[in-house]
Amino acid sequence: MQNTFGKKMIAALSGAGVWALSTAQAQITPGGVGMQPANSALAEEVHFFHNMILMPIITVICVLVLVLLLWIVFRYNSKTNPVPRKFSHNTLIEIVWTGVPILILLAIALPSFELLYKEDVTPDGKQAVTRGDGQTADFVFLNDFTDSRMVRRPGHLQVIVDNGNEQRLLKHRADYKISGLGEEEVVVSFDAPPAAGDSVIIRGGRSSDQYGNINLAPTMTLKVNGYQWGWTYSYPDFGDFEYSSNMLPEDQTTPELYRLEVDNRIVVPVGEAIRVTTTARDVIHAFAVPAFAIKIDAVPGRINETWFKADREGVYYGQCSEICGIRHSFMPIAVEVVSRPAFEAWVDSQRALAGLSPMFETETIKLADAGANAQ
Ligand SMILES: [Cu+2]
Repeated sequence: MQNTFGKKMIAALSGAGVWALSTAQAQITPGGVGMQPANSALAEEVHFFHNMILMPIITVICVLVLVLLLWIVFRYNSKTNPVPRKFSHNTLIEIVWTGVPILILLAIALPSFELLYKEDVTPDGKQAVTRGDGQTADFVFLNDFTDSRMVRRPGHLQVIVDNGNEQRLLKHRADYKISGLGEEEVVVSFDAPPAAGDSVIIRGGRSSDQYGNINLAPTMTLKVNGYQWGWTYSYPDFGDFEYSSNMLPEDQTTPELYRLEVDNRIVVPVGEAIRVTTTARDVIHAFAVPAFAIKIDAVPGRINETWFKADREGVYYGQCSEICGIRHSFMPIAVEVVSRPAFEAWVDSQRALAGLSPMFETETIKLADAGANAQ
């Protein structure tokens, strides 16, 4: 919402056409100037920071310096000011021009530290999905986090029942009780057993916000490996199948999407936090997708981590953002955000390609024993 205001302000300042990018699909528009539309809450915060804090400050500083320059040039040139004053110090002005920049830097630094922290620290937590059989009332959630991240209070758990049409967030005490907090296994006991076939979703972790929501716990990890010149992606939570992704040649795509579109896109479910780990095979690359405001180096021999949660379905493009060699500008990134069922169907199709059996057809049976962890 703040960002919409920001967009309006910027549009008012810079004239029509600037926000031509603000269409539903985050595709690059020729002649566009503004940011690609944000597709995550964090990206909206980043855009707000840029549009409403950085841009106004930079604009005011540029205008002020320009005005001062012009004033000096016209008022104090040798014609209009033939006899110059000879003083060399002014304590007040030196305090002002040291103090004001410090305040400006603080105003920039404090909100940016908060954003950097949010981007850097993946909300810890996990999600266990179990199918009700109509009789079982007790469901086990493995609390095997490190000590500092363990589920210790009822507010660290979120319990949802999904009947296929809608998800219902249950209330602690009114709908279920919890035992084993702070121990290896937390047992969620329903007052009435969930109906047969209903999905029981238990989310836990220490990323709960002030309202007790644990909506940020990642439900999957995407492993990104950069190489000269493309990316491989693997899905360790779904059988660790892996595929490589390369730019489509010019004659296989549109002029707008040339150098952005790839043969095999990343596919992720909408509305779920995705943990992204990056590394590289040869030289340093960087994994960047503007719509999610993520950009992180992929360094050989080490693993970096970031995360994103897409709010809307669609295809979102990024590029390698670390100059990595002659074909650096030919290793784009394409992320396809789809619904949960479409994602599961895609996972099974990839598993079939890798010679693995389908995961989500068998899930019902496998998860029938309480507490199976589908993180
Ligand atoms: Cu690269």
